[in-house]
Amino acid sequence: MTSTLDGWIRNFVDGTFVEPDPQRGFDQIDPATGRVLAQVHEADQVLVDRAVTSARRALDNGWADTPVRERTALLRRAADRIEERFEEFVAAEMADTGKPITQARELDVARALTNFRTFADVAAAAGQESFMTDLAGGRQALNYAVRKPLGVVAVIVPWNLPLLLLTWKVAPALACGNAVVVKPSEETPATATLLAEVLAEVGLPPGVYNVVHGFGGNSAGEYLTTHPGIDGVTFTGSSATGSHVMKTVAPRVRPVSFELGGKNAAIVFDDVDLDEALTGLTKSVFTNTGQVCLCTERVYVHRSIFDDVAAGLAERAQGLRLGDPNSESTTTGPLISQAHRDKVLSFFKMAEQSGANVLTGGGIPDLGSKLAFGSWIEPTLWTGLTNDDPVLREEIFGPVAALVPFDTEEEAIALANDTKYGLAAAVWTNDLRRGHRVAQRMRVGISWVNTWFTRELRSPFGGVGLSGIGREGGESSLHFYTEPTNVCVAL
Ligand code: NAD
Ligand code: 6OD
Repeated sequence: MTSTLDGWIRNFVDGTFVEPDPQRGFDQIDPATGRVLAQVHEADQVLVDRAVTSARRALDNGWADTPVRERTALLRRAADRIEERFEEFVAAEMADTGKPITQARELDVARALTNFRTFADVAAAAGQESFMTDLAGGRQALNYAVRKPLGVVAVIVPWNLPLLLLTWKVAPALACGNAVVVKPSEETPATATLLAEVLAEVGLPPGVYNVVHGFGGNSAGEYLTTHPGIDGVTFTGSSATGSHVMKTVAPRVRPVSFELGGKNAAIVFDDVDLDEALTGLTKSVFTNTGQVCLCTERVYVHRSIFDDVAAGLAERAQGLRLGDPNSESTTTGPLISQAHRDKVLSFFKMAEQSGANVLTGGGIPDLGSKLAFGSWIEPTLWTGLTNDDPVLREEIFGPVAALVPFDTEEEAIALANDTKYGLAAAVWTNDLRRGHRVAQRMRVGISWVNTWFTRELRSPFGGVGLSGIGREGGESSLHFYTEPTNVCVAL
């Protein structure tokens, strides 16, 4: 069984790769070179309906009642199989995103394994809530919650960390006994499709994992979120799309989990170990070419060390190595597409109009003829802007940050919290008490001290404000992907 015969990336429905309709192909483009790599079969409404129907059938045929022990064993086999086919996943992830090989290996594909293994552990260890209630006459009632799968779950994911974010949702969903219909981003169709091969190989019953390819509105995304057979939607993507999806799901009152955009702050106090802070900031601003929802786009620096941080970070940005994604020394890949680069460049223009001082970057790099049609952009840093400037208000999602000075702790907290988003923050300080104090006052879902993107998958993950609704991770995932029935027994 293979997903990419004849240069087609296929939909996967009811345990089978669907023969593509030549009239419904769209391009898979390598962001590093601009080359068309394959055709992707855009699912029509009939195919999406077949996927949802097959998911329901799989639940009814026994998947929902499969013992947790068997489900988690299957997840572990999936992790082992991804490990065996590791380099194929790396190649697929790179074809989709153009990201450097070291990152695809060490972050994206490695996390797919961890996602399957961790959620197998979490589901295997899960217990049930129970309470005793006093009744009249000295009797008691025992309450216990039976957790049932949510049902058919629509999993809609973006292009920035395609396999990581997909498996972060699919692993707990399957561990809890759900069937899923996955809609990967139109930009990154390959790894979700390869995962279908792996899940079939390890014996996941037909219909439990389905993949439909396509776009958002009037395409597979919308066909899925408006389908009456969907019992819940877990969505990662932009805040604007999340808001739209919420409206489309609302008439059927289904649960949603939204992991959305961010405009994340870092606060750098004057007591930091400068080298450690610069290493952390370089990661938090530039990882994945700034295309991580958790990336820092606003850096507030104590005035007394502002010039040192600005100069040090600019030097590190200039040391990043853009180029051939297959080279082990490349640190930084392209943006996902020309369209996204146009958007990021429009922010460069806005910054210029606001009078930004460009510390480094600000344009398109010349990387030679082989990469000339890729969507490359220079890592960029600005000073001279304030929180009122448009580029400090909206998510850019590129390798770019603005540095702004502050004088007091209160001022830094106020500046960091002055946003409609609320995903993540990073606090850099050697003062332990201040670290805790400030981290807790960040109006976000995830607050780091002296680190960034350190992930504990059993912890709650999510955002406040425009950054999302709900939490996933550990128990929070179990809660989203199940429905409790409380049973009350008078004793
Ligand atoms: P996007 O919102 O454009 O698309 C995300 C997914 O939704 C894609 O699969 C897309 O096809 C689909 N979609 C688009 N319109 C839809 C519609 N009307 N109905 C149903 N589905 C629809 O986001 P993107 O550009 O792919 O990803 C970047 C965004 O994702 C950034 O804002 C980033 O911050 C956010 N993100 C958030 C997190 C998080 O954990 N909070 C993680 C990664 C990315
Ligand atoms: O690490 C994760 O589990 C996670 N959801 C990361 C999100 C990254 C955003 O781009």
